Amino acid sequence: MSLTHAGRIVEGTGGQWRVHTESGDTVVASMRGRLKQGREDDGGIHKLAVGDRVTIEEADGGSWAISAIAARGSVLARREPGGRHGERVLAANVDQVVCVFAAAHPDPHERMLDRFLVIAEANELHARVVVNKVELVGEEVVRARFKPYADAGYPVHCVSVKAKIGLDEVHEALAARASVVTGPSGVGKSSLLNAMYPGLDLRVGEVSESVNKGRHTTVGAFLHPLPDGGAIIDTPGLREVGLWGLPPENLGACFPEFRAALGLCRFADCVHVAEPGCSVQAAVGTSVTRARFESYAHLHAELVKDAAARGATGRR
Ligand SMILES: Nc1nc2c(ncn2[C@@H]2O[C@H](COP(=O)(O)OP(=O)(O)OP(=O)(O)O)[C@@H](O)[C@H]2O)c(=O)[nH]1
Ligand SMILES: [Mg+2]
Ligand SMILES: [Zn+2]
Repeated sequence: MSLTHAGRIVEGTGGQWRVHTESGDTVVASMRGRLKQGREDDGGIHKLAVGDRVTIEEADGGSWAISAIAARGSVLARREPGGRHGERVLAANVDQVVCVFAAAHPDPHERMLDRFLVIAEANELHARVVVNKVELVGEEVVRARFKPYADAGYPVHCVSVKAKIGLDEVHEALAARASVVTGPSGVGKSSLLNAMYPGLDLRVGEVSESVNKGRHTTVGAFLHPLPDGGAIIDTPGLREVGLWGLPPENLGACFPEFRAALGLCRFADCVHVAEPGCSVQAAVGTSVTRARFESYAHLHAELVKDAAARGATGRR
């Protein structure tokens, strides 16, 4: 019988996975043939993701093979990019999603933040917002701009890696949890992690023209185990974040500030877009901002279109 170890996927490229074992070593392993041949629809996991818990065993010639993948406690998943069908798991077994944006350079894009937050809510993950580079515009401007998110219940952290503002607060928020750090390219995700965890040495890019050309500094997700049992996962910047598989009627509950109004609409099947007697629409301007409502309406239309396309082709 060969020796097996429990471990966690920390990085993966081209069929080779780096696995952090319980004894603290990191080894390179490949998927066992038997696992690769499994069918997508039999309930098993056949596409590994960073964060997956696996069993590895020593194969011939001293190499390592992944022989089992544990059921996932949670995932952060989005639609396959580039208009393709299917789901792409960005990270597995995470407790919270840290959405990083920049106060400027690149300018924050609230519609994109709303997508990240909906994905976190749909996956039942805690989410927090980190706004980096606050030294460029000042904290007050940032607080005002992100007030709808704080009002909706999301912690909003104003930080500057450059001016060393707010780093302790974020550090504390990441302690003893498995956090996935996500956001557009060039906002300083890797810089922030390097500042909080010296020795991590993640690659940091020049924001200059690279953001517009879509060249990303971080190319794959990377899990860094923390000594306190937690972990952080750095991910490459995302340009598009498609929602995947969320029934349109569940979208309202993914906006925390809508929840008090849900169920109070005149029609039980109200989708809160243009119906009369809708309590969500009635809250626009008070507990719901127009921008967040518009994000909702936009995403709702997208999900309806998606569900119809899937129904027509029979594809998941
Ligand atoms: N002005 C300012 N610039 C910063 C700050 N933090 C990071 N930067 C710069 O922002 C640029 C992008 O930083 P990265 O850490 O590579 O950004 P990223 O989000 O990891 O980008 P991707 O890996 O491409 O997704 C670098 O030039 C950093 O030096 C900050 O607090 N203020
Ligand atoms: Mg990066
Ligand atoms: Zn309604």
